[in-house]
Amino acid sequence: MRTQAIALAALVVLVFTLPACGQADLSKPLEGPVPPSGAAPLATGWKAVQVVDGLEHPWSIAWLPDGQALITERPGQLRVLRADGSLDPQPIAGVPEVLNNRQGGLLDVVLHPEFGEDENRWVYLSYAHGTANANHTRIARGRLVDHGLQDVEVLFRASPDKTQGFHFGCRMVFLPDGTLLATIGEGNKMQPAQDMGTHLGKVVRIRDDGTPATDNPFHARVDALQEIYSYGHRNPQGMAIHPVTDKVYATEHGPRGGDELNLVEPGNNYGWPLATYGYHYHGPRVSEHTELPGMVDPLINWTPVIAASGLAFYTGDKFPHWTGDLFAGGLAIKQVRRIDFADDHETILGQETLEFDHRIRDVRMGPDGYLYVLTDEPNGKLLRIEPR
Ligand SMILES: [Ca+2]
Repeated sequence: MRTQAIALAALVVLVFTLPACGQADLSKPLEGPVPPSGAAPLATGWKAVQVVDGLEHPWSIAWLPDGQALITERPGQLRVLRADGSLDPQPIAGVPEVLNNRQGGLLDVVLHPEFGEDENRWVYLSYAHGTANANHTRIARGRLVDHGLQDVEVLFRASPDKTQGFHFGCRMVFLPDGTLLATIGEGNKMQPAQDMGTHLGKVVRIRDDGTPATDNPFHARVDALQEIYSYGHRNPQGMAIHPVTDKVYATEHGPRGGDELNLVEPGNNYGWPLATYGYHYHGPRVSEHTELPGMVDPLINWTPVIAASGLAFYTGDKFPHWTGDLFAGGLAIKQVRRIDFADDHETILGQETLEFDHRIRDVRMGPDGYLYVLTDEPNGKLLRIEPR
């Protein structure tokens, strides 16, 4: 009897220890050209100082030339951080209606590169639009006048509509040539990331008035949407331009494993879901391939994931040894990763960890030389990173 009980216990242990048939074991590193990046040593000599709280799931921040800043809250409000550091209780009027559902809502805010010159007051917003069963990512702009947006126009809508509230992207950056890049998630639908007839799982490039740039890489291809700049992305939610080389870097969410930092260049295929280090949440690998011919490997493969969020290069003078380094926010991991760039502005030397008590949604360079982060919480905060 006792022997039977021991045998049964051993069987139970065996059954619950072995991965089920056909399923992969995440503890075994995947074979591939980019080794998994796990824990990184702690960064020292910094502290986080709260600037303001009371922000409902803040997503992005953009500083105005007058010292104020605009902050998006995912449920759909655009807030003003006054130059004295206080939060204006009155949100900006005229913001387009957003779909506030799961990951969807009001997302990024960026200013036109010539904002403040010659009465240019254009503010660009990205957001989820539609219903829970038929929705898409949109980009709109409006002129910031007094405490409202005027002349609001929709510049871009990702097609086709998708179901559910997942993977909208949508970070935006203006390139030095004045065109706008935006990241569009694949809606948790996977294969559309490789379909050139959809915007899902793409980085798109449009002019500041919303028309497609005529020198986009697939402009001449009849089977491809003209806005596509790069493809094979899952859910890119961080994007930044290198301050010296003007190269574009983007972070994207993998599923279980396989978050990526990519160098985004026109026409490239970044692999999802055909080549990836990710596993499905229910166990098996997404693909048997981590690399494939014609697809570009990530610069960093974060496995386990950091749940990559905002991205910024440090260009200030408060942390001289951080100058030129890339800072990547992490939601689930409650960290910001400092990605140490060599003096050649290209080689990645390693990573350090800045640990927080909060999910980090965005990382931004402030006009005062400090790095700022937004925390993803019902009572979200803006924190300033200072030397200690
Ligand atoms: Ca990839």
